[in-house]
Formats: sequence, structure tokens, C-alpha cells
Amino acid sequence: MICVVSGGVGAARFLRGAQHAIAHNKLMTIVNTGDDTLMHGLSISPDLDTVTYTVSESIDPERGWGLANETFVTMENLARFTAVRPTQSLAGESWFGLGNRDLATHFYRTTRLAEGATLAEVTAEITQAFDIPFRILPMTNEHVSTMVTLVDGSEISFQEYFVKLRHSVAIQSVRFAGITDATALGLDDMRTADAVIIAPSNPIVSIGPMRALKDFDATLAARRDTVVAISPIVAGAALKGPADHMMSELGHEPSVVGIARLYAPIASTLVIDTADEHLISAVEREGMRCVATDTIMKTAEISATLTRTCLSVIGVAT
Ligand code: FO1
Repeated sequence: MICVVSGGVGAARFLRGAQHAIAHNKLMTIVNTGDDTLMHGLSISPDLDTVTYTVSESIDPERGWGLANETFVTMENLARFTAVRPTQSLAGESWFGLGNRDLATHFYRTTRLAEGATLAEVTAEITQAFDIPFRILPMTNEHVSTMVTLVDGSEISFQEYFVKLRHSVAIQSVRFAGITDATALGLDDMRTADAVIIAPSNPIVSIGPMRALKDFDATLAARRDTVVAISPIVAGAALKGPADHMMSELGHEPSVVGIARLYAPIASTLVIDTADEHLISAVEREGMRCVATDTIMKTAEISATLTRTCLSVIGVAT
């Protein structure tokens, strides 16, 4: 069994190819839910949905989130209520784009959760409906909310920071509300897997919430030799999203060396892009083995090759 620790877009693109490199009954992933949010009374799990939609080839390829061939008619009609809603009300907010097709997923998840199903159970149902052939687990069944404190001291939810403010405001800290009451899922999978691959996801807000769960880091540290991470930073920048500037604002070097410092306690090996080949020795000085290869996952084939490279560097057969 190969276990992939996943955030959103980068992880989803990795898994799209990994499913061709690894037998389906030997692949599973644990996905961040710290980005989860409630909008218009609906339970939304962006990273779970991004993984599901990407692996099933249903994603909108340009946006990297939501479904292809989408319309936003419902969102557009919320404009009718702008003039009448009370100042403090959250009713009718339209900054978070929920497409009409995408809404079906949120309707389903919300109703099943209200019926008492766990997030893991609902996720299994949704991924089955999208014909996903391998297991996708949320990191926990409990609510964990990534909260971001901006430089002015105000604290907002991750989605307000990411979508409403387009991650354009400097931050001073991140915390994971609810983390101490949450139980990690998939720890046994991580213990018994032949290898664990940490996908190229934001180390602060995608992998960070999982690492903050009780026993998560300790489980990885105990089997560190067969844990391999893929750097989400290439040539000092994130391929998508705010990982690079979030890292520097929080005092981490936004480079493969900064990634190595974060992951060295839990992973033996860092896979970096060929653009950063000259930094291999610097990564090794942080206590990680380092291999450079093509990590820009423009096609599923590149992701499949990257999967095979990750496994071969730690001596695990596919
Ligand atoms: N990202 C955006 O940049 N703008 C949006 O309006 C937006 C809506 C949205 C709706 C459902 C969903 O599952 C994801 C959505 N995302 C949107 C993406 C998402 O919020 C982020 O990519 C992740 O949270 C970061 O991993």
C-alpha cells in the first residue's frame, strides 16, 4: 500500500498520475480538511473535492477547482439580495464561487452529514459516485478550521484569506481551530504502508493541519526512511497559490531548503524540480536525501513518472 498525504491542486495533479503508476487497491490518500467551510448552510470540503474532481477528470482545468463546463447562475442571482441584506448578515454572499453543477456535491455532503454520517463515510460515497478507484480519506471526521491572522492583527478564516482577499494581504500567524478535539484518520494506513508520499502541497495550510493532529508527525517520524516528500516550491516560487509568500511571512525560507527544514523530521527524502538541482547539497545538509526530476505535472504521464521516481528513490517497488 502507498499512502499519499494530500492538500489541494498540487496533490490532486499528483494523484491523477499516481493512479496509473500504482495498482488501485494499493493506493490511498489522506486529504486536508482545514480549508473546509460553511457557505449558505452548505458543508464545503474544497481539497476533498479538488482531489475527487481532478482524479475523475471532471475538474475545470483552468481554474483548478470546481467542475468543468460549469455555470454560476445561482451565484449571479444572489445579486438581487445585495441591496436588502442587513449589514452584518452573511446571507447572499457571492465572493465564494459555487458553480451550479458543483452545488450538487455540497447538497449531498450537507444532507448526509445532517443525517449523522461521518465525513469519511460521505467522502467514500461521493468518490464512489465519481468512480474513483482508490480510497480517499479526510484527515479527520471532526471540524478543524484553518484561521489566519493578518498583519493588522485581525483573524479571518482560510477561505476569506484565500478567496475573498486573494491571499494578497501579509499574514503573521496561522492556527488550526478545533485541532485538539480532532482525531486523525488513516494513522494505521500510514503505519503499515510500504511508502508514504507527501504531495507537493502548501506545507503551512495544506500539510500543516494534518501535522498538527495528535500522533500524525510521530507516526511519520517512526517510519521516516520510507517517507518521501515532493517540494511544492520550484525556483523559489509556488506553482499555484500562496505557499511561497506565506512561508516567508512566517519566517521560513521560500525554497527547497526551507521545505527540507520543515520536512526533515518526518521524511528521509525530498524530491525537487530540476530547476533547483544546484540546491541538492544544501537540501542534504538539512538531513534529507535529495533527488531532482521533473515535478511540473502538466500531464498525468509526468505525474505517473514522478510517482515511480518517488518510490524508487526510497527503494519501494511499484
Ligand atoms: N477558489 C477560488 O480562488 N475562488 C473561488 O471562488 C473558489 C470557490 C470554490 C468552491 C468550491 C470548492 O471546492 C473550491 C473553491 N475554490 C475557490 C478553491 C479553494 O477554495 C482553494 O483552492 C483551496 O481551499 C486551497 O487548497
